[in-house]
Amino acid sequence: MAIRFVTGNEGKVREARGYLDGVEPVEQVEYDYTEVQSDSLGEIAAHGAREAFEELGNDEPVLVDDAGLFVDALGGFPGPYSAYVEDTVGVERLWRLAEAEENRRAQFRTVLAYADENGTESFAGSVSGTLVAPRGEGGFGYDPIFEYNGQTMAEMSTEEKNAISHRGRALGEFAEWFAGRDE
Ligand code: ITT
Ligand code: NA
Repeated sequence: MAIRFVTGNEGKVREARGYLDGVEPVEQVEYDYTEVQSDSLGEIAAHGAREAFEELGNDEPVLVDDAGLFVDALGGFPGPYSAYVEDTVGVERLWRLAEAEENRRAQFRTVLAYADENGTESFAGSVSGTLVAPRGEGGFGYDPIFEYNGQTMAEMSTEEKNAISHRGRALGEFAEWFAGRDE
């Protein structure tokens, strides 16, 4: 069996493999599930996972990950609109917005939703950090401007990022549940 990770984002797949290596093979699948209009990453991910599992054929389980960057001084913006904002405004200009603020705290949040023939389960993870001018070549998305413990996430290896990140935490919860689900 393999878990089909429904995403167009290879960075997410790399992190999931880094975490689930030895637990279960992870296969990247592209499927454009409906992103329901919602402020809740959990609803978007759970709905997407259910739909993808039903549409892709009911043989192997699926994972969907819906993530966002929530900037305190901007009332949580871009939050659920993070992908759109990265494509339009860009990471550098989002940093410029945060730079003008005294409070540069932000959170990455993700919800990982798993669906199989028995239903859907969701696992949330978050991490708090500070926005900084872009540094580093690794990671993806907003990683170059998100600093945790003196390093941006783009300066971390996949293992280092997984050890402290929103996604690493959600993957940890998922792996624990997955290992115990038949007991
Ligand atoms: P899929 O929906 O196909 O999985 P996506 O990149 O569109 O891929 P999201 O909607 O979940 O994924 O991502 C929202 C935005 O947040 C998008 O701009 C990502 O690049 C960014 N993002 C998500 N996780 C991130 C992480 O761990 N580090 C930095 N940026 C991240
Ligand atoms: Na997306």
